[in-house]
Amino acid sequence: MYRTLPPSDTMGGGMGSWRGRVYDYLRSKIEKGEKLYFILIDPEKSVDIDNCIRLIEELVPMGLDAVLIGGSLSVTSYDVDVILEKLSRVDVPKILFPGSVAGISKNADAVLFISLLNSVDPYYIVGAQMSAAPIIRKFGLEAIPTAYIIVGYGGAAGFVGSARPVPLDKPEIAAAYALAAKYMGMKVVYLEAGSGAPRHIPGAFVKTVRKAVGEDVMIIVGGGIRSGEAAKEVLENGADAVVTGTLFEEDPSKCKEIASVVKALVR
Ligand code: 1GP
Repeated sequence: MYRTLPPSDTMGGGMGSWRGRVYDYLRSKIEKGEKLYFILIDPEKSVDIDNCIRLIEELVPMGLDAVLIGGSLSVTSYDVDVILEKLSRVDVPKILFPGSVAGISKNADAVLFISLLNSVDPYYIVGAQMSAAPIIRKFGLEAIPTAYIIVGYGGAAGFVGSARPVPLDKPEIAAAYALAAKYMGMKVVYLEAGSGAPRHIPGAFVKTVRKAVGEDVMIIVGGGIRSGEAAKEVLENGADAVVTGTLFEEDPSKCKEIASVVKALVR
């Protein structure tokens, strides 16, 4: 049903080459039994972007599957464009992970079209999306319908998004949100502990959510993942993809460890 080869042979490398095909490409890998690894670049953080690009170039052959770009605070499309331009030489899908309408750029390959389901403010559930949708259409961006569920610590995403984080000992609440997302037609569920979370979402929590949604919803888990062991725990319990942001900024060599752990896991 899905294409199983990366599209680089037909579309060439560089900016825009993955446009319109990102979800199907990632889904095809999942269908083959692969697990996925994403890096998050938050333009707000004072990272050495040239160094980041070099690291990403090293990580792609090791199995890095996508780069997410976004953050909860003070991110503009200009900041995002600077990163996208530098990333254009790297043949990997570049996906926007916007904290607001300001984080949308026409130069990305796709956007996680996020609804923060457990926000108490309708703006973060559907208001920002209403503002962003015409812009996304104008830019011709692939929108990947994504349920964003904040868990535990929550971090800046939880605070800014007025979330009521799901307690870590109540995975059935996240499972109910995820099932609601599936019934509303969303293709991806992103379980977010918050960037820099003191602990990642436990495997048992992920397992409960996976059991509720079945196999056809892509589950991404992020926040507080700092080791191959943590990535393995989350992936072996039903996540399709893990995201690391802080680790990439603070200890990139650990990202290589995570990439090799992720790629060793095949269902
Ligand atoms: C944040 O899930 C991501 O949105 C990544 O979190 O920075 O803790 O890796 P970390």
